[in-house]
Amino acid sequence: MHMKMVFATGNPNKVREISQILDGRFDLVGLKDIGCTEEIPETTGTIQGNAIQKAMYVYENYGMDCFSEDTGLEVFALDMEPGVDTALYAGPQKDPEANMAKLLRNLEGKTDRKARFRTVIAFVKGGEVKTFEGIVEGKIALGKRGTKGFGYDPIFLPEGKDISFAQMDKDEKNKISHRGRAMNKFLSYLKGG
Ligand code: ITT
Repeated sequence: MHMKMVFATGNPNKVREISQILDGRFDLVGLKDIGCTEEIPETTGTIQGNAIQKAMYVYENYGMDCFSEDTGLEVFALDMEPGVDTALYAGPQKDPEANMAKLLRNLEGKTDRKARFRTVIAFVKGGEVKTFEGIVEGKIALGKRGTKGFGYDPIFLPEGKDISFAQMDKDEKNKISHRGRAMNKFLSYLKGG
């Protein structure tokens, strides 16, 4: 199975992690490779809705089958925020340092630091959509730990581990992460049919 797949994302960190999980099983084609340089709208208000919106946008405007993913961090003591607004939590610059600082500030004094990452992958083929969800439970650390990974990784401690995602090697994170789990469901679907 050596298929070409458009991955509809503007985030190079997602491309890096997903390429590693795919381990050469597909040729990933990026948005720039198909001439899509505009920002794809993410306006549905849900993680699943935005994942579908991104993949359908590419299908409708470029006529290509593709997949996309949308990820959110859900913090229980903050009514599951930032959720769909995870990237823009501290403003339109999508700055991970400002995002983490805001989250740590909003959790100051709270004992419940339970959180989870949720990824939804949307796959569009011939205009039909399938979605695959991956969740990792965990909690928000009291401060940043580690320098690997990206986004909120330095402050996310996955369940059953004493270290943050930013203290793990890529393989170790991919094995248990929201993205790794969603991707495994997607891959078994592709293998089955
Ligand atoms: P797209 O082009 O794919 O939409 P994006 O960066 O805008 O890329 P999202 O809308 O899915 O992505 O926003 C995801 C947010 O969650 C963003 O702030 C990321 O830094 C963060 N994030 C996603 N996956 C993460 C991970 O594995 N570890 C830590 N933070 C993550």
